[in-house]
Amino acid sequence: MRTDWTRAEIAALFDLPFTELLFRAAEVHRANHAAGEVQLCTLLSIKTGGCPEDCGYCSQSAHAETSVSASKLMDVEAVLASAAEAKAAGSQRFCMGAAWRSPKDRDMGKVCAMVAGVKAMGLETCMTLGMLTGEQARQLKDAGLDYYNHNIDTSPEKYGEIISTRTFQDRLDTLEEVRSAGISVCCGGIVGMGESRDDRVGFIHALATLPRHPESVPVNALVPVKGTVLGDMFAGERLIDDIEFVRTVAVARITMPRSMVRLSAGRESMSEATQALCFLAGANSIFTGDKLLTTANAGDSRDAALFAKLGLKPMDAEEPMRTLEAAE
Ligand code: SAM
Ligand code: DTB
Ligand code: SF4
Repeated sequence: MRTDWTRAEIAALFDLPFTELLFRAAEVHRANHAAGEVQLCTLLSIKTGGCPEDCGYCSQSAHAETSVSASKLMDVEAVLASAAEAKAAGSQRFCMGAAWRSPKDRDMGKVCAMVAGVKAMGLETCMTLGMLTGEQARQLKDAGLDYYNHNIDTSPEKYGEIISTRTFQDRLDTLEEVRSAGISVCCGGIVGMGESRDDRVGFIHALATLPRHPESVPVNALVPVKGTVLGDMFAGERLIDDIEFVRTVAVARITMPRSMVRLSAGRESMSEATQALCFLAGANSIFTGDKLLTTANAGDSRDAALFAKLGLKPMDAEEPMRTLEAAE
């Protein structure tokens, strides 16, 4: 896979006439994936709120004044019960998120027990716990962790405007620890944070020029949450033009052909037509259920109706890891 994309090449893709861009993205999609299938992933917040980081979009930051209240790390049994529900609903991957800057070593035993338990159910396991040391990454790998989510969020240039408590380089360092431990990488970001087209180019460029493409690339549209810096800045505004959002998905697909591109946060307020364009542009993964971590998601009945309308099929939950195998 090409990892030597230039910013100019990526900018030129964004600049293509829309139908030409979509056609090319759909071609790449078909050449690398079963184009009528969409992976279903389920999220669970295993430790909510009270996070010391100041990410300007996040409802869980202690720096924001939102309605989210802080809670302790969940018990292993409760997490496994939730994973069993996700499995029964047809989910392929179970993603557990904690509002931490980084896990404390004393939390690792419980977190690893969650991974082992979820894995034993035949689900793909994913966690997002903030920054990791090499040792923590190895512990998670030994417990059976398949994926680690750690987003670069935006372009290197824009990053400091959104988050001040850690740097873009900190993110890259954790991604490297995750890779070295042999865990697959889930890494993407958010559009609709007031960034420029050039920032979106820089965001995709940073992902597509990593030493190895992330196996999963979540593309989130900002969910404006009242009480967060960005939620208050963009209250009631149209955050990103639908066509520009679809272009971002298409450019991600073309530059990272084998990756799963996930239509992530923001789907709840997205029209069916825009979602359909995203699937045509190569998105092939979604979060299911009526809740993401703290905000609303489209919900299973709306998604089932959409899949029926579009003739899309959920990816086979009994056939996990096949994209990764295909990539190797
Ligand atoms: N604390 C961990 C970390 O930051 O790595 C994991 C949890 S964090 C909620 C995971 C990702 O969700 C963020 O990196 C961001 O891209 C996305 N996210 C969080 N809040 C969002 C929002 N309001 N709208 C869209 N995406 C959001
Ligand atoms: C990602 O990129 N999106 C998911 C997952 N990784 C962890 C999280 C979306 C969170 C949306 C805001 C919320 O529900 O709090
Ligand atoms: Fe904390 Fe993650 Fe939210 Fe940032 S995105 S405030 S690190 S939970």
